[in-house]
Amino acid sequence: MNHAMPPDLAALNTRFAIPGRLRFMDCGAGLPMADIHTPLATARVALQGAQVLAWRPDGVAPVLWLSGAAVFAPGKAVRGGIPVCWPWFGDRPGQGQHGFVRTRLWELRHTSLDVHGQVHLSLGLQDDVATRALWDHAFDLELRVTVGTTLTLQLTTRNTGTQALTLTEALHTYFSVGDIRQTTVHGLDGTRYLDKLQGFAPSQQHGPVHFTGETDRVYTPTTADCVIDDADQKRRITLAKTGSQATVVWNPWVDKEKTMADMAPGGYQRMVCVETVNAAPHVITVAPGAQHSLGTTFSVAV
Ligand code: TA6
Repeated sequence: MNHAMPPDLAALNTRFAIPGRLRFMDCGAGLPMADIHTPLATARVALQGAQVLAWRPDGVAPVLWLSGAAVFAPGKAVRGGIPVCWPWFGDRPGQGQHGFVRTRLWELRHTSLDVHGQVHLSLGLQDDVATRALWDHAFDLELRVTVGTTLTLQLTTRNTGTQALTLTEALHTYFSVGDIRQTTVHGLDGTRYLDKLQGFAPSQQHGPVHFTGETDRVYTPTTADCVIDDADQKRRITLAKTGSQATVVWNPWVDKEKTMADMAPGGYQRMVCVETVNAAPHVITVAPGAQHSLGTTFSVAV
């Protein structure tokens, strides 16, 4: 595990705070988090996992969902926001789900405020002895976050080694909705998908995605934008993406939720995951010295 000591909040604020816009605070268990407040939006970004935990454009209800039972602890994945899944998406026997970077402490590399009033953060992670024990490759991974009336994330993999990198990845976004039963996801009509609940059996989407039970689907190939129609809250959330060949749609529903200690009872009713992904069979290969970026931008119309 990444036993690096969390950076000192005072040092983070001295180097990277933006007066009146961005400060660093403890998000629990001594884990540092960027707390952002601007006229455009508020947001929170944890340095552990480079995980966006919250985003709320001015005048809009929170767009990201965070479990009421989320656990903040060193090395523990936090249920909600936008987990970064890398260098694998999905399960890997003996090594767990969704890679190892979402539970490691990333370094803060840059913060700034642009002329439009958007806040920019860059967080980075490089290989070390511990990561090479899990995945024997050299890499530099960087997440750039842009916070404004839209939210943009760009995850860039740089191959700093001498061997090609082969990876899958996801920006595993948990969206907040008023009622999953009144929520639909548009943009995937006619798209083929692998149904995890049917052993990844192939199927095809007809019309919008409706939710009447546990749903866990890898739509691929697709580069399409998706629109989450959050009818209960009378809003539509648009997800645009770059560098992504797959979109995952997930809701655990009642029974799966009961198996998850970090989901409060009934939490499934107020969330849906629509994820920006590169997953099998669309595996990413990055040649030595090359780079690849996965990007996504969210906007809300009320
Ligand atoms: O992206 C959907 C999924 O792969 C589901 O199958 C479920 O496992 C979810 O991710 C959450 O995974 P986690 O490891 O965060 O509990």
